[in-house]
Amino acid sequence: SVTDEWWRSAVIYQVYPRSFADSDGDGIGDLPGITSRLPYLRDLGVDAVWVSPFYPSPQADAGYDVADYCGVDPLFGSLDDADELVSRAHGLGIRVFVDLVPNHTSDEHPWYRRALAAPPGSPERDWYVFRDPDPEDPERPPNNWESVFGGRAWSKTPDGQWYLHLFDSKQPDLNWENPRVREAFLDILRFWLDRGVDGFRVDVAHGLVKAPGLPDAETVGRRAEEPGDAARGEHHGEGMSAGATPYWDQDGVHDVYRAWREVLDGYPGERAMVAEAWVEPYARIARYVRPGEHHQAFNFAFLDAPWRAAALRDTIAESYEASDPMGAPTTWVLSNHDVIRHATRLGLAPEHFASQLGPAVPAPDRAVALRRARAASTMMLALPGSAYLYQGEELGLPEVLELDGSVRQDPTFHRTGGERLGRDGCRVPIPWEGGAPAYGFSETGESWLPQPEIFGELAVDRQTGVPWSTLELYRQLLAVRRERGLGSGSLDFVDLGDDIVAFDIASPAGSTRVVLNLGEGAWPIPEGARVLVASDPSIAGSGAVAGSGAGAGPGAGDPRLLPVDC
Ligand code: TEU
Repeated sequence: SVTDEWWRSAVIYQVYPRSFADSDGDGIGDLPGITSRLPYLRDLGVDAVWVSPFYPSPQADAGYDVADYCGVDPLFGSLDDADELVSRAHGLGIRVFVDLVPNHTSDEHPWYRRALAAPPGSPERDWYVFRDPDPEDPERPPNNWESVFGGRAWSKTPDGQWYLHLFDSKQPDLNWENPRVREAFLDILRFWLDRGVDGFRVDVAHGLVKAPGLPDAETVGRRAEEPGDAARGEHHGEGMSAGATPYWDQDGVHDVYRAWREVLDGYPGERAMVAEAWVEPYARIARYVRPGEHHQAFNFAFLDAPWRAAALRDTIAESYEASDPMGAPTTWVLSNHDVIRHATRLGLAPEHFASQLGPAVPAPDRAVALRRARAASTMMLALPGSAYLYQGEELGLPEVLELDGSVRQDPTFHRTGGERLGRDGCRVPIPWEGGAPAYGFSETGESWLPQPEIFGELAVDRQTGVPWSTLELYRQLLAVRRERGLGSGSLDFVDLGDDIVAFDIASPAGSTRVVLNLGEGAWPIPEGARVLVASDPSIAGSGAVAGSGAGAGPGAGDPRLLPVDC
């Protein structure tokens, strides 16, 4: 039935609250804003939304620094607003995931304040990872660990003890060896499950538990073999063999998730959780979705797959095959709030792919990048498994590269003195109406980050009902995906030449062929095939969607894709 293990093939849309819709005119999106736009998401055809953090927070990391796990920051509304969002979403048939941030809290969380107010060695301090300074050399940190955001992972308390923060210094890491921390999180899960949420996206799921004794990380590891690896390995400590980084992917973390799963399973209605675990190889991700653990784990393989047919085929094959022994099919992700939007990324040289963090990224040819992004999305939404969409990708929004340093808020930008651009460029508020102040994001025209002019052209109202718009493409894709049962089908590659990624998806609705052409030549639509959807007008000439596209298509050699009903 439709509800049986719904998450296996679900399309889940990520809402980034501060940038989605602003109902009170302060230039920052909020929960009532999201609620007011739920009908848009229903019309788009998504199964669920994942809402990034909206809890009370000093916003040192845009809410991933939580000061109270059981509340709503006044910036975003109230608990009543959260309840309203969940119940309105359910009324429209949309499930809701909230974001759980267990690796660290804000330094303004009462647990951390209580810890600082208590003496070193006290039970209160045992909630976090504190270490005494070395009497020989009080300025030497306890080990060589580095913050994901740049700089060292240790800072000092006013009384001279060190505390660990794998992210910003305002995000102290919790001590998951402490049973009280574990109990506290079981209560947090129940708090939100009792309010009716359908599950959790688990932030930094490969973190939490650290290697006993906090040993130094090996500083020399495997050298990056693929361009994308360089960017990721550097920032996630993945350059070493699986499980070897003493702060990531420790075996002990899985006990935490088994306990959580028991809590979820105690609730009716198939509540689910998805792990954000930046680990390699795929076999290590599979451990997060073993029976009794997470339902899903993000598969970030597309984020650094270069735009080449062989690389894309390999990426799909590896992820698809690796998901076989997993408890669940894989997920697919092209964009999120931490990476360069794929409508820009796919036009960049691969060495810039995962490096939203890199120094000034050269702006690619927008048309080429967008055409590739539309083709990539078409392919992704035809793949078996669950797909995650990031708000604005359905509009083809580009990464905003030209943000001035003075408006950038991401700690990665500031902690590295601008050496890394940071993630603000994918977090610029959504344009709803091309002719309105702040493009309809907020009635007052306020917007916490400036929106570029191109956002006006890409606004929701400018794309609604417009043939070949990216928004209409996504609507079509989600409809075809549903009708053809693509999300729960099985995949077989088809050889149509080196420059073409082609596969058939078999489902009870029949066989659907997906073709992504990265080559110079045109791909002939086979006799008798009915084109269900095409990412580009230039290939729809003889298909069922023919005639609706007037736009100038790209010449031969441009990437394009179409699922064809054979
Ligand atoms: O991200 C975890 C993470 O390690 C990265 O994606 C990282 O943010 C990125 O490489 C940029 O440095 C999660 C959240 O998605 C992210 O927004 C938070 O900043 C981070 O955790 C800390 O909570």
